[in-house]
Amino acid sequence: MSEPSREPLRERAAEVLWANWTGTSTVPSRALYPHQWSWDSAFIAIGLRHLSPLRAQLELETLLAAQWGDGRVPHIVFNDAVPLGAYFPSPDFWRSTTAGRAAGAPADVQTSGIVQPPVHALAAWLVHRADPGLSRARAFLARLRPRLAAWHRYLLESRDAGGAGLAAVLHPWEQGMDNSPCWDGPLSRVDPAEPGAYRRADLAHGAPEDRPTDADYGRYVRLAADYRDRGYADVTGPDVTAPGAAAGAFRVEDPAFNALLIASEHALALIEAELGGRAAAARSYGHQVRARTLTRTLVARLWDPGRELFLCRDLRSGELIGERGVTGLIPLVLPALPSGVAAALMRTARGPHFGLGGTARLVPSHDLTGAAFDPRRYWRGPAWFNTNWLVAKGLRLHGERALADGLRAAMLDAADTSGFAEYVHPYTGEGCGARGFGWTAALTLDLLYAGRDGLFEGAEGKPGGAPEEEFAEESAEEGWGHE
Ligand code: 2M8
Repeated sequence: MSEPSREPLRERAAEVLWANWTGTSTVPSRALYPHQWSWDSAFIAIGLRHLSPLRAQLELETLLAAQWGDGRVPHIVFNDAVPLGAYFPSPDFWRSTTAGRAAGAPADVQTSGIVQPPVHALAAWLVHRADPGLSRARAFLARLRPRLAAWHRYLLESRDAGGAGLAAVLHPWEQGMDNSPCWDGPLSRVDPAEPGAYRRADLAHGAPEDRPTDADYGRYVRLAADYRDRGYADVTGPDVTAPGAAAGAFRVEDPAFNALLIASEHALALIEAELGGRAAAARSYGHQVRARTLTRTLVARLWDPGRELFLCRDLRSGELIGERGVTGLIPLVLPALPSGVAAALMRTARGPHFGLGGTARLVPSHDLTGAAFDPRRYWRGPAWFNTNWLVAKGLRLHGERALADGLRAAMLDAADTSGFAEYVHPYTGEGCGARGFGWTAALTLDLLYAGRDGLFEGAEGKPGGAPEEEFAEESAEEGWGHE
């Protein structure tokens, strides 16, 4: 059967992106999220490249211009034209220019002080591929490359709280699946902030049953305020009893966050190869090696062969967290995943916990059979378009083309009928949360224009094969010699 015409859908998705464009970047939602968000911008750039490669480049440039001196890319870049009360926590909560000064927060723009998943190098590579001529003329990759490398270095060095080589998240907002049941255990140790000390803005725009609870919010506020009050300083080290460890009540190694970092390392290898030259070839090789090493570490640290899923590791207890979240499926995007692990993950995706190709229309954010599953409440069950887009890419990478095609069609239908909802009921596809949501529209466009492409396709040459010694020399120069 031929696919129905998607022309009207294409036009409506484009309208959402034009409506959410501010002149230099795109808001996730005019009402609910009126600033620039880090991983939203990466996904938005991936879709925007099909409409305007120039705007897609600007999207990433604007975000990376707000990078801190220590390499972190903040999870929100605030628009100072938006009233303080429109979103909480606002710039006067984060106080980046004062509390973040020691960590190198920029003086000319207000940002948050936490991070989000590092999808940016991957996005930069895909944006480049949309119009390599424009990209070269504007030196897009050459300008972004050092910033992307510093970003990854920050995560791999300053955020290696577990001492095993993976990056840890210090707040549920950093991982992006804010109220996932995976965080219930680690969050239960956090004393909530006093309810009178802050005022949520999100409830003015969304149904309370679709949003995180007040109990969760109190803990989010406490964690962020504590981090701010210690100058956004990071605590690393393998031992949870180490001095200073108490400063970070929430410290978790997460599969999706690290898988996206690894995918972005693969992308940095391609970016370096595209830039050309001897030094870039050596760096390209270094990123390839790092991506493979990190893939092995991810499997060693977070793979649960019994559940056939990647799990989160709570660094305070040292234990894996038994909840099955969609985060555990995202490593499917990794090209160097052992084939047995990839096959097991695809079984899990099709099985009772995620229902892909069976009971569920789209992959839910949480275990359909879990006690905490809630089909409407944000990241506790609803299906999201960014995670489904990643799962579809992973299925394609590992040869499950028919399943990937089915998921693509289901996503297009759900985006269409829900008005580009922020998230949808995983069984019915009914929309929840914001409408006209940025990454839903952007990834719809990407599915329409490039839905059957692989993530890393389109390289004009394979990443350079620089000799080992050359890589060792270059990586030592960059201070990355720990592999
Ligand atoms: C949601 O998170 C923000 C905090 O960062 C919020 O609830 O206010 C999450 O869905 C997150 O993943 C997303 O990046 C953000 C903006 O869309 O909204």
